[in-house]
Amino acid sequence: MCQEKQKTKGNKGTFYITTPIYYPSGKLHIGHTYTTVASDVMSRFKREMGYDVKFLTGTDEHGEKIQTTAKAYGMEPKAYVDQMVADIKKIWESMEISYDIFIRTTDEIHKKGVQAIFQQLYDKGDIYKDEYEGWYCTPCESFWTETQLEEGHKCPDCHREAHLTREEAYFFRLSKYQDPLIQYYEDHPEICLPESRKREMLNNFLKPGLEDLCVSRTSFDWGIPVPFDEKHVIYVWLDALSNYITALGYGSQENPELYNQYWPADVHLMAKEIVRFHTIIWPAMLMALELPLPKKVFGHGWILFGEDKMSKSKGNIVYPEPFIQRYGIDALKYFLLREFTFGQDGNFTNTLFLQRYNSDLANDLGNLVSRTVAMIEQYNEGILPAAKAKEPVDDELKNLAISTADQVEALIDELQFHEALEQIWKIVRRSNKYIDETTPWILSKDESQKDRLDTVLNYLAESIRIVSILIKSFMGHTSAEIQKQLGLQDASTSLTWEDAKTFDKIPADTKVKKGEALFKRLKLEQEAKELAAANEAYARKILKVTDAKKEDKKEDNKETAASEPKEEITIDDFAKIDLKVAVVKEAEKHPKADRLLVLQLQVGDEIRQVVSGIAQDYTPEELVGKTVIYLQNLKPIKLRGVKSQGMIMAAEGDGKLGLLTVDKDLPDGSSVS
Ligand code: ME8
Repeated sequence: MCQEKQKTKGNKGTFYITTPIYYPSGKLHIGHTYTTVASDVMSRFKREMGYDVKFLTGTDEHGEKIQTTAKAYGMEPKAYVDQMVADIKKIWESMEISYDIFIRTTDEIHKKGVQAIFQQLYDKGDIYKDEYEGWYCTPCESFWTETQLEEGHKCPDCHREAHLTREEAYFFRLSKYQDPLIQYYEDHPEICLPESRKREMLNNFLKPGLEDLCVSRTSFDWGIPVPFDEKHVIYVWLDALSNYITALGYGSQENPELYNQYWPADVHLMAKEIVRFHTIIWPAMLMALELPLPKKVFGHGWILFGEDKMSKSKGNIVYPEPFIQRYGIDALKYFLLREFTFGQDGNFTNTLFLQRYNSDLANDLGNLVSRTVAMIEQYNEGILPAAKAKEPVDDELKNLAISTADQVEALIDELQFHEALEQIWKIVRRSNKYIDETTPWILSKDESQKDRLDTVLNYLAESIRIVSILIKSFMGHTSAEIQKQLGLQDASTSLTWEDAKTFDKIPADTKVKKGEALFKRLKLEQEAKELAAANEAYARKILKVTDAKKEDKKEDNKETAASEPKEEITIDDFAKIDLKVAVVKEAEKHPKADRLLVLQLQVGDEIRQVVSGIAQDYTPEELVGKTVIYLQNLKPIKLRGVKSQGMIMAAEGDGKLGLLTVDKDLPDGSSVS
């Protein structure tokens, strides 16, 4: 748990909400933030409404993809995921995500739970052993049949190459649950939302027929072993989906209290690409386990960047950190949930963010609060006056303000966050219009209008107070700051959702207190440039850290590879290698890596630059003038930012390194064969 919890007020029963458990195979971006922020708002809102909430998030740490990624960094998978998970927790902490449980699939409680689930399904006859031959997409950890693949054997989800695999495997009898699932969809329409996704699941997957699902792998070992057959690891999706109940103690405890209390989940939240796993495989698993199914599975849309889904592999990533640093978490949360219709795809651009920031936050809300507080200070010595002389326009504002809470409640229940915020902003905009209509600055000039002026100021303060309650789950800091400026900081702990349904809640003689602008107005053009630069600098920093780790690994690999026997090659293979005699003309230390030297080699008429990992064995001075053997046709790469055209040959033994040379005086550029 990374944040102080809101107090549970009263008890309306339990509410269990989950995000997907994210792959720690790269740094999380705005897309992951979107689902987690939505779940956080829902959790805070339900706590506010008096529910006993459990909010689960976590990480999906097993599988071929993670194992391969860890290897690329030269790390053991567990050490690799440990550092990634620490970073993920840091992001959630900086965003004040109020999760209750963070499950890691490497947690003992989870491993034990998954093995118990596998065993239970096997004992029941719903898991059996056979041989799998088919296609596998490693990035998606998904099995596909030949007919499901796109042209060129590409995965229909991520459009990358799938590979053919053939291995002994365990299978889950998914086909057995086809009819029960179709029936369940009919009886429980909320099992897959929005409606369009449900139709897609029914028409594209369920009705055409389900095939049994391969649920174990033998070609790698980073996973939970099948309890009775340890050469198999459990398929990562069966492992991952189980987290929703293992996190509550299912399968690892005799009588799991949390499971009994919170399951079935009220909402599983995710984006559309993994709805299939959650509305077909997961319910079928639960049916087989004879457990209740989740009440609601909601697949929101993708945040797109240009035409594409933001994704690590495409490199078109926007990270939340620069936005948080520059504009605060409330602004980012507001933008994500207000801009994109929850359920549909939406395009992320900095311009959209900055425009919304200026129009909705700085102009509409920020201005309303600062104008109102300033007027109360100026016209009534900072004391909030009581309402006295009313006019019809007052009722219009009041009726709108006090009727919004019920609408917002219903909209959040339906996960229509964008619409809930729009309803709240109707009060904000109506209040600004009310100021223009009632012209307090004119009223203030006429002593006989004092009662009228008092009423206007009072109604404005009451409306703003209501807004501060309604936005609390979305924007906690802004809500608290508004209440502080209204002089309600003591009342703020006791202001409840019900208080958003009435006026006359501000105690007599409350003293307002002008504070900082809630959201400073931005100069759009200048800000757009700075934001773009900040995003780019941040993305570069992430890339640099990643590349540096991988390059270190490449250097390590060179050393270990040297001692391993290699596969046989032909003379033709050897002929592809273009080795030359070369002379070191210059040598210096690499500016960014202690183990590397940058050499300038004379090779015939040409000078070639090579970065070599020999700094522990040679000083730059002793290399100058040496004759070496140079591999000329190796593809050039950058090592820590410095171009390297080929490599020089060295032998290694007894922890020492010796450079290859020739035993006669031959001119540089001579061929080696
Ligand atoms: O799929 N737009 O993990 P994952 C909107 N481990 N949401 C996005 C997004 C985008 N561009 N990119 C990511 C996995 N997301 C599995 C889940 S659950 C038992 C196992 C969010 O790290 C969205 O919620 O690939 C999406 O479903 C999830 O991150 C995928 O996260």
